[in-house]
Amino acid sequence: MLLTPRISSGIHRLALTGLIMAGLAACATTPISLMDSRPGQSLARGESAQMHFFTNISDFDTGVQLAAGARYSLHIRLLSNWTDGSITENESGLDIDERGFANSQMAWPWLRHLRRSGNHQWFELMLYQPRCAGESLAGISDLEFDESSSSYYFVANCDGKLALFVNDSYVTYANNAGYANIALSRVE
Ligand SMILES: [Ca+2]
Repeated sequence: MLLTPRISSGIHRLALTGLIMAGLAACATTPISLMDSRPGQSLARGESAQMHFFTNISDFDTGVQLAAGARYSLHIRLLSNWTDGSITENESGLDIDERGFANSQMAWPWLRHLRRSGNHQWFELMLYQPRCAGESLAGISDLEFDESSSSYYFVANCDGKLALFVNDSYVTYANNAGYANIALSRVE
């Protein structure tokens, strides 16, 4: 099929934009460890840190220094509706929470390639430690969840700070709304 020059250039532009965005999306975690250069707060066993997490921050520094092999819990309380641009519900018609939403909520199927982590839902709360970014990257859905305490549990991969973000493309954090109170506790 022959394409008129106008349509053809439009497609090329779209493809180029897609490639650039996919490249950005491939970098799931921040390559620099600037946030790790500032000393963080270490938690003793049984101690907690409270923080206000905002979904429009692409790399949220919790300010907490984790200890390799120690076990921690996250208790998340949404304080306002989480929305990604015009998307206000997950695929089940429920409010978006820390588990995010499926790609079926997006306008086009190919947009799934732009998520920072292709293995997790859009807007899913993600965690990683910049000092061992590859090994520590996890989605909230990967963690053990205890219903009685409504808390998620994980073990730190290395000594170093914990960072959080919702799974989005790097260039579309500005249209995110919503925040949560998060309690990060050292369990053992
Ligand atoms: Ca967004």
